[in-house]
Amino acid sequence: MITVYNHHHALHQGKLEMFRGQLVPCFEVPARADDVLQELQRRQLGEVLAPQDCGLAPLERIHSPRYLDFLAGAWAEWVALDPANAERDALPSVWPVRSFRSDVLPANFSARMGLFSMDAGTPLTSGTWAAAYAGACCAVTAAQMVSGGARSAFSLSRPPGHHAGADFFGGYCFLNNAAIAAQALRDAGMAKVAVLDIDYHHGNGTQAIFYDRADVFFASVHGDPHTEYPFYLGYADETGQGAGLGANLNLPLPRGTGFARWREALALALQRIALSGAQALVVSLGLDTFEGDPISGFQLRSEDYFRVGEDLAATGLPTVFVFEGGYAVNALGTNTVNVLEGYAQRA
Ligand code: SP5
Ligand code: ZN
Repeated sequence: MITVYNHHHALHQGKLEMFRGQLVPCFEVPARADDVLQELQRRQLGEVLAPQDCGLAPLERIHSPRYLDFLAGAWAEWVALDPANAERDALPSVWPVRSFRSDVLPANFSARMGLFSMDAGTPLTSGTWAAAYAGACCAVTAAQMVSGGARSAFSLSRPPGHHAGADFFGGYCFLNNAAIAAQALRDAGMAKVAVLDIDYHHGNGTQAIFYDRADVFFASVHGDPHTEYPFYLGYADETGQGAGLGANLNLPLPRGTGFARWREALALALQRIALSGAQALVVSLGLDTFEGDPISGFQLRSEDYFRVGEDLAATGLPTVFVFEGGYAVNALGTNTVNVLEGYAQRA
């Protein structure tokens, strides 16, 4: 399995996120990707390459122009507000909820932060754009390998992507790498593609991006949004709309779910993906389903991830793995590489 690694991921290094009325240290840290890279190299799972510079075009297939403009220039605007801001991250504090307008682009920076975001847990830093852009290019490069005939490729980057929508960031995510990869596969001529999201949290951004489309099937196994982030999307009755009706599958599971029950949900998702006629698969690979994850509630164990990889390989579909969440830093390398090794042994 070839890995496309974002050497610039550590340029994004948030300091604090809002949690229960306090600013607490970020869970989404550079050590996450470092740990995975180290384990990949230790177990010699395959070549590690740098991404190609993919340009803005593949990002513009998924994200709105005004959102991309905002992200690319946000840090400079933040520092221009006050030179002392160079030492602090930018967090939103006001949002246009129901009854407010989102068509007007405010001149005020804080107002635009809120317009383009969904939570106060996702700091924007000096290197966020550079890291996220290089990460999107990793996803594009991995997709190009797979559309070019490789059985699989792994896009190893951070910040993650699946909570980011067409025009908003949140949930530690800025650019939706999995959606960008799926679209790149479509644009390379694959008529139908599936995205399978196995992060603990529902991939609200990916779902929303493809919700009215029949050409990208989206399936997600995740913590029940009644109690788990991102709360406002990810319910079982969300099945797609318009041309996309029937091309969205949510399998929410209660906090505390262990591997046996989780694996049954995975099997159901894979069955529906096979029926969808997809020619390729993008896996949003979150490892925050692990029993030791500090912010999540499933009970998967390290050895279970080999079985996950085997189940994914059994689909026979060419597969792009895109790294998402997972916050138990010391086990993250082991768990991630267990999935990839299980896959490689069965593929
Ligand atoms: C990509 C991804 O996994 N994003 C997850 C974003 C979750 N953000 C909300 C985190 C809530 C933090 N809870 C802290 C619990 C400390 N015991
Ligand atoms: Zn997650």
